[in-house]
Amino acid sequence: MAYHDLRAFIKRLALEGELIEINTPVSCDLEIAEITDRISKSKNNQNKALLFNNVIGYNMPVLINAFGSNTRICLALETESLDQIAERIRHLIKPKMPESLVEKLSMLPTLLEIGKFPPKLTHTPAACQEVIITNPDEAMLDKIPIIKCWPDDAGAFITLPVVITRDPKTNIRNLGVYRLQKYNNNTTGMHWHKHHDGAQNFETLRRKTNDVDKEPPNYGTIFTTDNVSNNTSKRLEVACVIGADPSVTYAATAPLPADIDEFVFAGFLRREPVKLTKCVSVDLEVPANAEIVIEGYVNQDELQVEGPFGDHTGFYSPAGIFPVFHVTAITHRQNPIYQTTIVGIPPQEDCYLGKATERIFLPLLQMLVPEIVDMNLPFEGVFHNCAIIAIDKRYPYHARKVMNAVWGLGQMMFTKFAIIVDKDINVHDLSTVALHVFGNVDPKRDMMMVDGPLDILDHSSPMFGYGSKVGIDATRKWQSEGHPKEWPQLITMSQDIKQLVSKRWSEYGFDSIDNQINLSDKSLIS
Ligand SMILES: Cc1cc2nc3c(=O)[nH]c(=O)nc-3n(C[C@H](O)[C@H](O)[C@H](O)COP(=O)(O)O)c2cc1C
Ligand SMILES: [Mn+2]
Repeated sequence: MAYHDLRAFIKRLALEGELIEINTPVSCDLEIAEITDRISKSKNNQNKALLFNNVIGYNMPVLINAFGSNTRICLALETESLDQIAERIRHLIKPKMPESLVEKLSMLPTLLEIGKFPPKLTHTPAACQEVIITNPDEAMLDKIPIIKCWPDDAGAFITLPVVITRDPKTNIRNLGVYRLQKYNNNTTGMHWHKHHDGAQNFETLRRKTNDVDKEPPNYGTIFTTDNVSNNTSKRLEVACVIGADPSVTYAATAPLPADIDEFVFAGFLRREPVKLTKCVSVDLEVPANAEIVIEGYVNQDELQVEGPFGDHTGFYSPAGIFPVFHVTAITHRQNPIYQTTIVGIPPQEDCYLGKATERIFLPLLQMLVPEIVDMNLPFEGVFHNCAIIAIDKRYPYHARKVMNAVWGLGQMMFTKFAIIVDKDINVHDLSTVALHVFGNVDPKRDMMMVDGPLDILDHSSPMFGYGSKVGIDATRKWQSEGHPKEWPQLITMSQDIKQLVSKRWSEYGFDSIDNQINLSDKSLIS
């Protein structure tokens, strides 16, 4: 049974021993962030979801780190392993053509499953609208314990909102997680990166109402007061959902193509449609059982300084200019729970959301680039900086074909370091990868520099949003690739000697645990 709401997920976390409730009074000004950072990096089984029940100055509990481990992301997506979801996707995109009637019948559940995904509009009173605030003089954002994460942040940020917009031309809905800097009780920043779908919907509105050929405003780049205006005529409606059921929040972070409604994907993940309700002040729908919904709009020409913000790269991202989000209504459940997160030096909660994407999207990547055997987006590469990809190499310079393919695929286009290894290398073992990269690469021959779009958060490139990337071909080189020498063999001990030594291990006076470690360490065997 899919989680009815965030509370059902929290209950499950508690049941599984994955939740710590903190009743001690804490401040949402840096204190919650510091506690969470320590907990998410703790090595002694203390990495749990945290529920702060007593936040000084607010009567709303704060949930944080709810997705912050492999166990919890699997609990969130109600799966035993992320690879199980990948298998379901593989099954969907590669249906085996049925031959017999029995096979045809056995395909039915898959086909029926597809029909179950689209969200359903409910007409019963929605839990997320148990309390409705539309009077701007009442506490709106001021009621929410929005946390300040790092000392040099520009202020408090809503860090895990599911931001819902529609494409003004096609009406296709989009969900993305984009942070919101609180400016005051009724306004925030809208930090959607220009490459992301929310920003593209905003750009579509501008193109609809303006000279199409004009270059998009360079928001998200450097601060200039010239770009800030108060034109309120052209609006894009926005609803920001906080504390949806976990599949919706995850789906909003997933790199889906723009024409796929993330609610449909969430429905696929939870195997049940997401129940939606109409917003009270904008023409959008939100999950009926969400904890908090912030409704409002952004003006086409109104941009304001946003940031700096301690980001998931481990560095502060500098101030830039972004649209302003005006709140028209806040609706929430009775006694709402405020779900948030912090990002900073990895590993933190977002790493596990990213790992889920790495696993779940692998079959889709493989559908487009079938020679890809496996992929690791290491935490330290913060997803857009580094992809380690194992391929089944079939022809000279095959690795370069894969690099180019990856640089042309959705959010993979940001990959700054694309490292390609042979199929028998375990990409998840960074020590093995390092051995092969350091050993196999002739830097002049095997590194390919290209220029292209980069993640907005990349601080190394001289320009915002584009710069150079490198592909590193760490596969074994062939004579047909111009390698004149014979490629050496990796050293391995013969099986019979290994077995003999294992058997006699305790005779030598070593304890058996050492032996186990020794035997299971296949990391260098390829
Ligand atoms: C915790 C967290 C915070 C994020 N903050 C932002 C943000 O401020 N701006 C942004 O553009 N993307 C942010 N992202 C990434 C997007 O949510 C992600 O790339 C998503 O796929 C975008 O969806 P879209 O392609 O539908 O726009 C964040 C992701 C996570 C997990
Ligand atoms: Mn999208």
